[in-house]
Amino acid sequence: MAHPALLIAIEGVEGAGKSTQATRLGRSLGAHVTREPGGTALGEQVRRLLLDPASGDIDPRAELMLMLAARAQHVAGRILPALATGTHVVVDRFSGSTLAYQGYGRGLAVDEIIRACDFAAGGRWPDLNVLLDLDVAAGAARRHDEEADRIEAADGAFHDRVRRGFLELASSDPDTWAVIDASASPDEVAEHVLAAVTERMDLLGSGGRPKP
Ligand code: Z5A
Repeated sequence: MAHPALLIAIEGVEGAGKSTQATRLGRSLGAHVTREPGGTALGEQVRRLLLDPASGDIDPRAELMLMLAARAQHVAGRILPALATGTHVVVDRFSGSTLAYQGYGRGLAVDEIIRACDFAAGGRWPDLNVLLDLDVAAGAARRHDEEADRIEAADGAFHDRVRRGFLELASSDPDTWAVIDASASPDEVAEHVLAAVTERMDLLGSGGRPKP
């Protein structure tokens, strides 16, 4: 294939605007838009288990394994087949979230998570991670649902570690991470996301420039 399709992950803390921007970017690219945990029948069932407060305290390693079981199914069943047909894939959360939440947030060793993510996704990592960076309290204030899910309900210190983790991941790998100020309006954020994606596409020669 002359122009390989890209896997683009939208990352950030709760309420940063990931779903909003994934949808908008997907429209601009004509991409397959999906989410994690989820994206397949199995993944959506695992998502329910992970987010249901009734699941209680899940051991961090069990939480990691559930996230990665959903990922393995998603990559094999949806993501790789879409990429193989030349369709870009925009995913609302991927391996960056695993590193930030299960690593920086829950305290599991980041190098072990990298190996586990690599195994689960058969070595596939995003071609670009777009970090929508937002203050944790500002993100939580955007939530309109009545009850926090099991992970949202973790304390503020956990979510602060997650935000710091995302920023550290981005600064240690600037080639595959773009950091965008998510406190701007949705239109402004979308403009910056598109600019970051276009730059990465030009660099990788992936073609299929997005519609403005
Ligand atoms: N998780 C994990 O631990 N490990 C992993 O490996 C993976 C995930 C893959 C589920 O994710 C949980 O799984 C998540 C991490 C964990 N837990 N947490 N916390 P999720 O993505 O479904 O949950 P979320 O981050 O809480 O999603 P969210 O609340 O839907 O946030 P969002 O997608 O970033 O935001 P949004 O839905 O686009 O927007 C939220 C509201 O803000 C909405 O009313 C918008 O209209 C509004 N909005 C959006 N953009 C703006 C701007 N720019 N300004 C003002 N208002 C805005």
